[in-house]
Amino acid sequence: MGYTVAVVGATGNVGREILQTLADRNFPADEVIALASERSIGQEVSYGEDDVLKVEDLAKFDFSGVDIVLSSPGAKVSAIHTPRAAAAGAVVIDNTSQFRMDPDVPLVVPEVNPQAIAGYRKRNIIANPNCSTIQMVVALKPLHDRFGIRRVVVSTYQSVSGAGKEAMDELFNQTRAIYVNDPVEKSVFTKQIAFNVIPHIDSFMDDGYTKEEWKMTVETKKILDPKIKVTATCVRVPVFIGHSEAINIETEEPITAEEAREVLRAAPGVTVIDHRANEGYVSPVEVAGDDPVFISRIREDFTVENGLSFWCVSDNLRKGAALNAVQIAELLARDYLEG
Ligand code: 11C
Repeated sequence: MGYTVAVVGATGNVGREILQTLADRNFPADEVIALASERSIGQEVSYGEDDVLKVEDLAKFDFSGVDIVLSSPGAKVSAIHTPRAAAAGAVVIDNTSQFRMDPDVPLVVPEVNPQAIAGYRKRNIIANPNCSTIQMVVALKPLHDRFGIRRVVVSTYQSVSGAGKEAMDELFNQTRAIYVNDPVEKSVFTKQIAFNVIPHIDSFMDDGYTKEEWKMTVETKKILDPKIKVTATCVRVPVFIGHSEAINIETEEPITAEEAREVLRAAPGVTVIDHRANEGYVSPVEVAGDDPVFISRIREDFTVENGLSFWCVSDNLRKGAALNAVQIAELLARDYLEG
């Protein structure tokens, strides 16, 4: 017997990717229900190659009898409907920032802290981390286990799909407008994104960091180790899919590029492509639709005692969101729920 699964935010970038990933990985679902806000009711979304689901109204949906909810609307929608689904008995894997730092909600990346899933029982909620955090901690975990990471300095190059479908349209429309000499219109981003980069993702906080930068710090501590110091600069770049990160670490133990490469090669969820030659590294256009976190440009940082720099790229909709959520659902089904 399989599970009854509901996907909330089914018409969004991540919701569609969740449906695709559930089908690709043959998740043991007897029934899959697509839910979204009122304006999407009746729309059709694909479930795998052959099936189409009609979108139902989230606000009116009764979650009784649903086993697992994979939820990816905005944080405000999650604040209302995630606790409602959890109270009805479903375990909710929530992909928004709403519950991530709640001490009673586990924040899980299966390659890093799968044991934390057990904590779901307190609120029936498991949080899926931010996309830029997920790919970073998958890479940091094996290095931390072997060398003990003290400090991380990360700069991100984040694709527009992280900001939703309208953001992807904005990059396309602005690019087109520039080529045909039309006025460049902005609505999602605060500055022109076509042929530009914007050092601003999510809202500004009082200390000068953005919320995206804060999330990378606090989520890494919660998932991996509260002792690790993280400072981040998050930048939006004119790429449709795939977040890239330039990561620098300082470690307790001496670290060489060769040792780090070996450790990363053996790590789950990581693919090392690092040839120190033209084309011997990964760029985001090559990874759209792929599952791994790709690591390239591994080299020692000679400016500190034990330091390493590397380049990290992953599909932000896949491992950064949908795949991570479905992997959590798989572990939940395998180890905790009765099918
Ligand atoms: C972006 N990382 O690329 C964001 C999207 O906290 O789940 C995900 C926001 C979040 O814009």
